[in-house]
Amino acid sequence: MSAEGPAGGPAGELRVPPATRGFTGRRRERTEELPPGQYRTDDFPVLSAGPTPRVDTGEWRFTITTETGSSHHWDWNGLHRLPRTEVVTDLHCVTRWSKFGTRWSGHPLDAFFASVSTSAEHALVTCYGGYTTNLPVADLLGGRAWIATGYDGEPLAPVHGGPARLLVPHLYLWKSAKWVRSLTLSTAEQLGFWEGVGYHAHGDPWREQRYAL
Ligand SMILES: Nc1nc2c(c(=O)[nH]1)N[C@H]1C(S)=C(S)[C@@H](COP(=O)(O)O)O[C@H]1N2
Ligand SMILES: [Mo]
Repeated sequence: MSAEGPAGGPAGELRVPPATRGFTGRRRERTEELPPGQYRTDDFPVLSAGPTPRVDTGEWRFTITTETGSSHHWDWNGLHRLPRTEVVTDLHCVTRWSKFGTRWSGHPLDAFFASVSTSAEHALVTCYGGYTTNLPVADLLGGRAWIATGYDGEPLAPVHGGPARLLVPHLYLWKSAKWVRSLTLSTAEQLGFWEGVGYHAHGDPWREQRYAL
């Protein structure tokens, strides 16, 4: 297992987002290639650090809080007023399985950020049930991250994060927080659940960013 170098400043890793066809329509993310150290599976393993929380859509809220403390909220109806995209993408878990061609329905994070004023570089994601993960804000933008509510033509199952999870398939799957509840944006990096015990702050599978050193 090769550990990556220090969890470098995410600002240094900002990439130009790929061309996006906007907020609607089908987005094909999949490459059907294996990142280094991964193997292919056709199963859809469930990996959860705790029990599956049951979140009623009537109670569900998603909140973005900026570095200045201003909060933006979406309830289930508000979520569904945002543009929705069908996404076909490969998934890469740091435990080394990859699954090709998964089909999701989700709302691009760009649509949420359209009403948020921020210059923060870091996001801490928190979930119903208490799980957290962190990633650079840049990785949430550019049509590369969604709040997903559908999988394979059905509502997203609770074990896979239903009613709504973050989907950031260009990063290792631990960043795709299930039962997503909020984003806290900040100028200083705050580490999440796995990042706090040594996993990488960015987690790009193509660069095999499994561990911070
Ligand atoms: N809330 C929450 N989200 C989570 C996790 C978790 O334990 N809790 N596990 C992460 C990890 S390590 C992986 S690999 C994926 C697994 O998603 P799946 O169970 O839908 O395959 O969810 C990620 N999101
Ligand atoms: Mo994982």
